[in-house]
Amino acid sequence: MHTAKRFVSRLTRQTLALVLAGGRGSRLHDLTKWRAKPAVPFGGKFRIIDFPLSNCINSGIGQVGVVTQYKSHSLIRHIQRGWGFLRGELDEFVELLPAQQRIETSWYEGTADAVLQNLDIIRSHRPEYVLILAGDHIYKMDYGTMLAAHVESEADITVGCIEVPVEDAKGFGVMAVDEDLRIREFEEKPEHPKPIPDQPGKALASMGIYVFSTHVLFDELIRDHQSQSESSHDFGKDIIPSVINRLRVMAFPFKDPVAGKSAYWRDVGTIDALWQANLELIGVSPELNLYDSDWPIWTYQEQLPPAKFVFDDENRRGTAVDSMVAGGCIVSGALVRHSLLFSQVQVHSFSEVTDSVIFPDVDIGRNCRINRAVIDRGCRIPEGTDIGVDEAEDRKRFHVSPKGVVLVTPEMLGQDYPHG
Ligand code: ADQ
Ligand code: ADP
Repeated sequence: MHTAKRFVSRLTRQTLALVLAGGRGSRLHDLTKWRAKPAVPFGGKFRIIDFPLSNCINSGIGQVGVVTQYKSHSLIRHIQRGWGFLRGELDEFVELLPAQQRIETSWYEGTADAVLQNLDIIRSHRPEYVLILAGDHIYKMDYGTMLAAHVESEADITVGCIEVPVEDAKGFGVMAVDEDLRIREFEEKPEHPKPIPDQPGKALASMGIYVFSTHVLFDELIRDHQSQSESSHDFGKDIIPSVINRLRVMAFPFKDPVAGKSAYWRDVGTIDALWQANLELIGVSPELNLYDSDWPIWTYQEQLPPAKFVFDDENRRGTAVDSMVAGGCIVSGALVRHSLLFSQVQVHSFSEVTDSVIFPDVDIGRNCRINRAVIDRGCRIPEGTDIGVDEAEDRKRFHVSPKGVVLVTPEMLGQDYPHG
């Protein structure tokens, strides 16, 4: 193992990051019925928000606010438990900013409103730059390079962007840039996304992350707040499109520094995308490498014993192949194939788990067959249950995604959610 000496620039130290973690993520169905999307488990031991937070710390940004609102209980608990290690005396912190009606008697409206309502807190930290991030994307990014580009190009605002297939671009803010990468057009979730001129199959999509010079942020938020015209107070819908002709708004293409092409970046907004992104991690050389000691992903984790694979009393082997298995798991007399087991999962004799993502604290009884499933935290799967075997049966009790992934939650099994 080697640890690269990271260059912590003056710019990252002058930056306050705000991670917006208040969205609903309704396309994740019952997984976000009781938790915010950034709190959804990912990668065997993390939650989604660990990725942007780790990016901040690894980039040398030690001042981070997390703006929460919707179903924030487990998110807040996770951050309090896992992200308190920063040194207050060095002015480093991850601070929670729940909707608390600081300015008006409303909850946060759009993303810009969520930031506006925390202006006095931002002001008290006196940053030169404010980096606005989404709490629900999976990627590893050095924000220092984006800040450097912002300063070098004398931008007022810099928008992180990535190339996506044109047919997927409807769900994003889509931009057109000139040769200096200045944004000349920006349309939020366009009906007919414009392709990149010399790449007909691709569009340039906003990642929903922005560097603002602080005074520009203040001016524009107040202008939007006071404007008489209709506004949903959202960065992508309102602020960015309204300023591109007035201000210097630059695009920052997020590229893999080694490969030179668009880097790994995922919005795991659906059950299918979440299932696939988790299972991809199992591959021999996945695009997202969690074993990279240069860019560690930090998280809260309980102290747990090692995963254990045991022969049961009748000498059947407990086996997991082509899989990732977190701490505290016990696989006894069962076979786990091409699956991801989060912490403290137990799989009992005669059961087979294939192509599945099993969240923490799940117990799978004897003689179960589980295929292509996402099993939510705390489920007790009764002995003899088949999941992902007969689609018609699954549809009666569970949620089946467009690609045939079966989502199972404790509620669907008539069980209580685990508390704490
Ligand atoms: P959307 O994907 O629609 O578009 P949005 O729903 O605005 O994103 O959420 C952005 C982030 O803010 C998410 O992390 C969400 O959790 C959080 N959030 C949303 N509403 C909030 C609120 N009221 N309070 C606190 N947090 C809130 C945006 C951009 C597009 C861009 C995509 C990229 O508008 O231009 O292409 O992100 O995913
Ligand atoms: P996570 O799995 O993200 O840790 P939790 O299981 O802690 O989430 O759930 C988040 C919050 O929602 C907790 O306060 C939990 O008690 C509550 N909750 C979850 N499911 C239910 C439910 N079915 N009824 C009532 N409260 C629930």
